Amino acid sequence: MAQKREVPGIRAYSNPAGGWGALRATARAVRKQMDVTEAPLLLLRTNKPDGFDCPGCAWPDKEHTSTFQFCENGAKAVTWEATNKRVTPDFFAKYTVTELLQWNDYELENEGRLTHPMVYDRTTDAYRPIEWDAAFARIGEIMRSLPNPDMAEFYTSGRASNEAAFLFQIFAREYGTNNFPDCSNMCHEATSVGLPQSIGIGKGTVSLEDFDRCELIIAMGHNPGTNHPRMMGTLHECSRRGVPIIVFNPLKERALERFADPQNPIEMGTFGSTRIASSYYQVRIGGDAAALKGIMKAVLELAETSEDVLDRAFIAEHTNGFDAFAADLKQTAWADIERASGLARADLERVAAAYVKSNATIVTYGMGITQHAKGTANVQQIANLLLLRGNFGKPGAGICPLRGHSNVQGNRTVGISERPNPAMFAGIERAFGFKSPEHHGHDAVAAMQAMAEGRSKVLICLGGNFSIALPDPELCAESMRKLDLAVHMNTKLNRSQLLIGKESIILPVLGRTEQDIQSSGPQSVTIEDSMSMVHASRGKLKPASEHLRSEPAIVAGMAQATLPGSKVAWMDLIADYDRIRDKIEIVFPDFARYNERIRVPGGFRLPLGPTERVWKTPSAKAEFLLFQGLNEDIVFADAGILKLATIRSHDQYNTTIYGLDDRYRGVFGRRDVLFMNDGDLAAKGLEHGDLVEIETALPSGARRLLKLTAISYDIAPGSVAAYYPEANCLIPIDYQDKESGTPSYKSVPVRVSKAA
Ligand SMILES: Nc1nc2c(c(=O)[nH]1)N[C@H]1C(S)=C(S)[C@@H](COP(=O)(O)OP(=O)(O)OC[C@H]3O[C@@H](n4cnc5c(=O)[nH]c(N)nc54)[C@H](O)[C@@H]3O)O[C@H]1N2
Ligand SMILES: Nc1nc2c(c(=O)[nH]1)N[C@H]1C(S)=C(S)[C@@H](COP(=O)(O)OP(=O)(O)OC[C@H]3O[C@@H](n4cnc5c(=O)[nH]c(N)nc54)[C@H](O)[C@@H]3O)O[C@H]1N2
Ligand SMILES: [Mo]
Repeated sequence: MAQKREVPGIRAYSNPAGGWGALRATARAVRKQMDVTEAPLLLLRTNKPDGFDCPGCAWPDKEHTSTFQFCENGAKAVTWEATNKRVTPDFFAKYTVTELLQWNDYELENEGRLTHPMVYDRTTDAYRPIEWDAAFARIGEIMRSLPNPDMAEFYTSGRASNEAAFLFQIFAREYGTNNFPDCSNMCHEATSVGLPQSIGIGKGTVSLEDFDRCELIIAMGHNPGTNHPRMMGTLHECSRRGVPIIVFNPLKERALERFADPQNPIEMGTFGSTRIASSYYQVRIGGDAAALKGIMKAVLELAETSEDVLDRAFIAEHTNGFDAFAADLKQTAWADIERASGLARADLERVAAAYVKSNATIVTYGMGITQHAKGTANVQQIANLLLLRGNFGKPGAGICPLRGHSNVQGNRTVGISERPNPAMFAGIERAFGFKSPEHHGHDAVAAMQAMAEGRSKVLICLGGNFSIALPDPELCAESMRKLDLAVHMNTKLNRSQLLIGKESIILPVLGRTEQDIQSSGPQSVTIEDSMSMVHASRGKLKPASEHLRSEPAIVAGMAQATLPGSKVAWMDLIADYDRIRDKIEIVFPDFARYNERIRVPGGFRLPLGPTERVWKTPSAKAEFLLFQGLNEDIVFADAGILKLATIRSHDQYNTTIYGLDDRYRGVFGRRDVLFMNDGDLAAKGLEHGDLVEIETALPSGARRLLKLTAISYDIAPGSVAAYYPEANCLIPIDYQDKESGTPSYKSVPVRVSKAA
């Protein structure tokens, strides 16, 4: 191949993931945010039994009792919160909101921690300080003046503790709405909607111990070296134990190829590393359902000549729908499977052979599976594959969705749901004596659409950066500007706070790392990780400002000011969070002896039916669910169209940009790139480094992203990738998986051309 031209900031990264590069990057991240003398002590407290839970990801820790597990991106998350930088009232006096809107997302958050409650002042176009009580009173006044409680939206980002999220949902339901847009709607909603239909619960079924006993791991559509770094320790161990790890990912991700464990003195001393993927299949973007159907078709073909391929006893006793499912696979043609997945039949047959050989298989998956027009169906195909060999309810086997935010799963468990079930309403009535509204509320997309159409007038955000995380920034900004009131409970400055309608209030919260002291003394909160383990988290740092309040206390303050006749003793609950947990236990009996069980190091595990082969589906069996056809849509009919996935860089936490590098992908100091396959570059007459324009190829009208630099990358043909949130302008708000409502952030049909 011809020598590629030099492109600024683009150079191949030939090292393994982890290793010395990760140690150096950690040191740099710490130096930029904190006093280097205090950071090591702080990091040592992460995920210790009496310390705080790492806000970086939802991967569990061995019984939550391990010594500190080194983790570069965990350190970034912790030091970003524990930074010495502050956004004070002086800062807000210096810049108008219009001026701040010119800053980029990195610059905004990098100013540091919010220190005071602030209210927008239209006369100066700037935020000015407000007393807590005045802020609550004003919020209450506006909330009470809404003609209909369904005109308010209660957004939750998954960092909130169980205690905060529970009070938030009680507040909203007593107020009278089920409008709960939440980050999960943009993330694992396909899991929350898809898995209950398949196996009776919308959560993963494996524990860390299962990884010690599994015989095969299939890893689909996730990038753990960046997003679930503590999982790398687990994968590293499995690989060294000889467990095959089969990866499906359109992009070559370095950490899925090779990883050097910074805690392994030999690897570090010898500059060695461990291979992670035993085989790496670069599936076409959106081709996973086809690949899974191919693997299952091959398994059924093997079963024709051999008795022990299928777990027939399990299928007979525990499942429904096998015959229709098998018939559909039989009539699906290999040629179609190959075209839709971009993978060869022989490769999929190899995966089937490995699957059939394994007595205990785990499938792990992330946003590469869920954020698709057929995300729910994708998730259900994974469940189907596992059901074929009874890979539920036996050691070393199961399904493992990699949750996003560190407590997004817990938020759901304690009632953040726009489609709640009647059992919860009964629980709320038992605990508090009021009746909840029963009609369904809005999810994230529906909430934004209601704001766009002027049907919703108040937005209260428990964390997050709602309007930047959603697709279609233009529509989101307009919608925010139509609000009567937005309330932002945040640790840091972000763009959502600057998109102002009539009134806007910023309420600064304590972070996970900080001491939370209420009238009965220091408090712990609780978190549920990806494996349904619930444990306590207690911050140790002195708060970033004496004016901060805890999330539960702020929610209670707003609720009390909004609901004068409330049946909830808000201030009493805040005095001692054990009392909040007592109420959670009344509403959700799975939390029996909650306070007792979180005082045991490591906490406790919530019940998971499938681990005991108990299926809470209408048929009381696990269901084989059909995905008719193969493609999520018909765009491949037009050869010029590519599929775009929007992804995270290594220096990013969702809309929070820590820095401009994406080390493992060889991108440094910039984010304005489009990852492209060499064949696609050539077919479009493009060269590595050319400026390109991207245009969405959907009927809903022109959307363009101008002037990205196309770079040559090892990515599946027909697939391209760009960073989120910059590329969100290419995605219409209603381009989503119709079953779960998840935006199809990873399957946007686009046309790419040389910039004029
Ligand atoms: N440091 C850090 N940690 C994080 C986050 C963060 O932003 N930064 N975010 C947190 C949150 S909220 C979440 S949800 C998780 C996200 O964690 P991940 O699920 O890992 O998320 P992404 O980086 O969006 O994309 C994952 C992978 O999907 C692949 N992919 C794209 N399209 C397809 C496809 O069609 N099929 C397949 N098989 N793969 C595809 C991409 O190449 C990429 O490797 O991480 C959490 N942890
Ligand atoms: N194109 C595209 N869009 C996506 C995705 C994608 O892959 N592609 N991924 C989607 C996914 S998976 C998700 S989960 C969403 C994320 O959506 P969100 O959860 O809304 O976004 P974050 O960027 O995580 O939120 C960042 C803000 O959270 C605040 N914050 C941080 N810590 C705390 C805390 O402890 N308490 C409080 N109250 N506030 C805190 C800070 O002020 C910060 O500005 O984005 C989605 N959007
Ligand atoms: Mo997420």
